[in-house]
Amino acid sequence: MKHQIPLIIDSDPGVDDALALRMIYCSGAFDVRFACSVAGNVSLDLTTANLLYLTRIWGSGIPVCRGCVNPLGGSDTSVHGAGGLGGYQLPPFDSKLDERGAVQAMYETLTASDERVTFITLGPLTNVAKLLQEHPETAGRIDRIYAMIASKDGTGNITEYAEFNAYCDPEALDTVIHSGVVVVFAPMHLGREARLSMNEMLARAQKSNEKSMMEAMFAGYYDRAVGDGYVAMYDANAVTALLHPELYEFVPCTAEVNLDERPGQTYLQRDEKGQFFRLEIKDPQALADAMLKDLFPGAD
Ligand SMILES: [Ca+2]
Repeated sequence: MKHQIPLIIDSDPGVDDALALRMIYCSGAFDVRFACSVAGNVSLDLTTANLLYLTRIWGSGIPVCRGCVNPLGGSDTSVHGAGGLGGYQLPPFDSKLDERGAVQAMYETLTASDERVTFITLGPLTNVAKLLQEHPETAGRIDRIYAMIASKDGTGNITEYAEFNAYCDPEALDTVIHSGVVVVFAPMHLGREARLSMNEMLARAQKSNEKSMMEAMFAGYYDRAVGDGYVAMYDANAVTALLHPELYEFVPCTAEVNLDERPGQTYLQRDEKGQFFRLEIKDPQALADAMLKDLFPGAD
């Protein structure tokens, strides 16, 4: 069996989080140690419930930990719907959270692991920053953070200047940038280039319950950036960059975030000596095809 990548997931579901989580859970490539919630697209209570449910149906047996709040979490309901999963309402279900909070679970997992652990972060970096502040020695145990966050050129979506995940907790992003950990950034513009057609996804959803769930999710989701009938696959790029690195250019870069008059404004400037990488998509159509296969294995 191929070596599985030891992984911690940090997410704020979120419609595009849900699709990224499905890609992780359907892939055999990862040894997921646990998934944790963070406030972001909707409130922490809602992201935690959504993550618990999505993990139950697609990632059965993987522990789910509750993460931390941040000042601006829960402010993006115009895109992801009131509950976070578009028009989908969670059915009653019976799953228990792991008793550890996210930061404690990260600390225990990293200190107990024989090999370095990769992170995929799909929301604000609140939990990871708390870990690195409370336990800075764990930075050396993190392999890389694949993060959907930031824009490369100071543009934004939640404000004119800031990408949503960076805007929710700019100090957290700043802490991670200065921690010494290598971050692979999947910046905002990638989500728009990597849009997927809702109809194509629905055509591949084989199980009727899966199809009706996705129909409901998409019915209550609208991102003005990519237009009707499409989902902007922001978060999924942090996953496909691990599954299919050949589909991306890994551009070495520096990273900076504004904490003052334009909070959350970011620049990821190309620099051969930079400590970080930002992703660029080589061929959007090839990437879309790969994402569809990862989302619906065996549907061709
Ligand atoms: Ca997200």
